[in-house]
Amino acid sequence: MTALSPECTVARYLAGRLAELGITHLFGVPGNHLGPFLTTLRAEGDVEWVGTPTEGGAGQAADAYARVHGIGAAAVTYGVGAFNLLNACGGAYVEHIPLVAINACPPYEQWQNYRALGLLTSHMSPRRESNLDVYRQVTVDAQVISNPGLAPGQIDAALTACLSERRPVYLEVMEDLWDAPCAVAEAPLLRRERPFSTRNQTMLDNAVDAILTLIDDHPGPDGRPRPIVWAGEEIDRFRLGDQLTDLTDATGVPFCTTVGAKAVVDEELRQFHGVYNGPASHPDVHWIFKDWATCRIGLGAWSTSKNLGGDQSVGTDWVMAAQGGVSVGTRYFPDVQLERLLPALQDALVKRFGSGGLAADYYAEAHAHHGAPGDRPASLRNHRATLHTGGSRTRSGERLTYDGVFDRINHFLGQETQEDWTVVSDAAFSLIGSMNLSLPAGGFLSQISWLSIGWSVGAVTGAALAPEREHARPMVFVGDGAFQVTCQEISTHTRLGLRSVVFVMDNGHFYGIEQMLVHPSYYADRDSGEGDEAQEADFYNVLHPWHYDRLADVFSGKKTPANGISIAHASELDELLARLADPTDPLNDGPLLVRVRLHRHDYPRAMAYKVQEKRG
Ligand SMILES: Cc1ncc(C[n+]2csc(CCOP(=O)(O)OP(=O)(O)O)c2C)c(N)n1
Repeated sequence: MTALSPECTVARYLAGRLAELGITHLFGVPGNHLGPFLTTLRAEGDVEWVGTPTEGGAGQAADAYARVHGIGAAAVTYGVGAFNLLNACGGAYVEHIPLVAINACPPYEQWQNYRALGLLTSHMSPRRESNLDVYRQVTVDAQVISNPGLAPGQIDAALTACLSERRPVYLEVMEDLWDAPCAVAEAPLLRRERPFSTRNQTMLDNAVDAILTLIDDHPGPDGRPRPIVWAGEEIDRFRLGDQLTDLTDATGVPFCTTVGAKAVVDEELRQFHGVYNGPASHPDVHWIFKDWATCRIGLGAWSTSKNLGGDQSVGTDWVMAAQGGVSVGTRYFPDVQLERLLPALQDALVKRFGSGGLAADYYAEAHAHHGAPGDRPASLRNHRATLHTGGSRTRSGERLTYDGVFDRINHFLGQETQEDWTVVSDAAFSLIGSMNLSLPAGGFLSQISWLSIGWSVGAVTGAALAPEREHARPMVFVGDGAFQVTCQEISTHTRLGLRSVVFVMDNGHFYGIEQMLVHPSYYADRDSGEGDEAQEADFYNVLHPWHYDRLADVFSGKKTPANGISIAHASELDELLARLADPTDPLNDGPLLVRVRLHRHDYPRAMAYKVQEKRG
């Protein structure tokens, strides 16, 4: 049995384990129950505390940190703080993000008082397990630590589950335990992968055979195989970008990504053909994916409503490898791991069709189908330069539109800036609009399935502090409604001196996508709707108007500069981007809030299908 060490305490144990996982920053809002842990954390010196204005913001930061680094952590105080963090943890659970939620709770004796006398102290609920119970719904392991002797085992169990399941875990620690002695850590923490038995090998072989049969059964009009790969979120979560590139290089097979896996590999890669998300895809991408290709191979792609652009199902000419299994047409192989499937499929495809045997010049055909090069999605290779020219200059008096902004930004990112950027897009029109930007590997983050509005503003903090992307400058696209939820998280950007550029897409203080989902006729009538918009918009989608750019003054100080600017015309965006590209311009010294004033009836062209559905 391991002896208790006077040198180790529960706080030191947990701090040490977080450091061992390479976690450099812990995000959160303190309360007295958390204080002793934070004091120890600072004394240990490996993990830096980042206090955020809200627990939601801490959760967003920890989530984005985990997306980039592989694991992240947030710490809060019992009840009030924990319930505020819950939304972020819910998102991390749904999106398979390894997030450690630390909840510091009242000391043991207060729980005894409650048990014996019913005495509630601050933040306690008469439901003793209320915090634990709600976190059980959004974690793969949840522990209440009330005995220091058990703490190392419980902490290790939770952290191992977090690494292995790649999903959030919950650690509730009683305040008096932080300084209680416990055993020192012995063996390092390890990810525990599911076993791979001969049975799994057989299932993998059968799945690969079934995929080859599906490809054979769906030849193109010329009799040749025409599969396309749809790379998804799990390529990112399992860090399989290199294997995906190997597969597409070796076979020549073209691929799209989901929105959630946007930029999981460099979007300049030869075989990359854009982001496919059902009817919201660019017409060329849609054509290649659905019409040119005769079968579709989803690798780590989730069939969420955003990924499918509202389509409700995939067809029998699809393979979907995700969540630990593979469906091939109507057959299902329940225990096949993606990291094993990729190389096995690559070998089988090369063996069957030869090296590069699935490469095809479908681009010429796509061009014939969809006319003008300026129409092409930014993310289609070889057309980047053309596109960028198309988006580089608009007429100076022209009002900005969603599409005008994203086309112009695409040119900026591809041709004008010397810096690396991490684009972080919020839900709604911002996400749809940024989908076709052309970005390098790792250059895009979004919360694609949970879609909690305002996520991007807090997420930037975590993305910018993660060691893997600390070199990259954050660029945010966030709707005005979403920004109103989390605007105070800009304070953390300012405090840390992040040079984030936050485009607040102000479409006339309006929840645009909600309007489109409920009553798209508002947009269908947009050409004739000038002047009486207020009557047509549903009252509950109209926001109180803010001067978003002026918040820069609120959050800045002498040593912590922040700037705000409001733009409405193409020429103003041109001027702004020229200043962003100039490192000597003081505009680049701290966060920059850009209020982008758009017409309330405007929407990204990718949403046109919704409006057309309405028109019939
Ligand atoms: C936390 C949260 N509350 C409510 C919603 C529902 N919702 C989805 S989109 C949206 C409106 C977003 O408006 P805005 O950020 O202005 O973007 P726009 O639709 O105008 O592009 C709302 C309220 C949500 N997704 N998340």
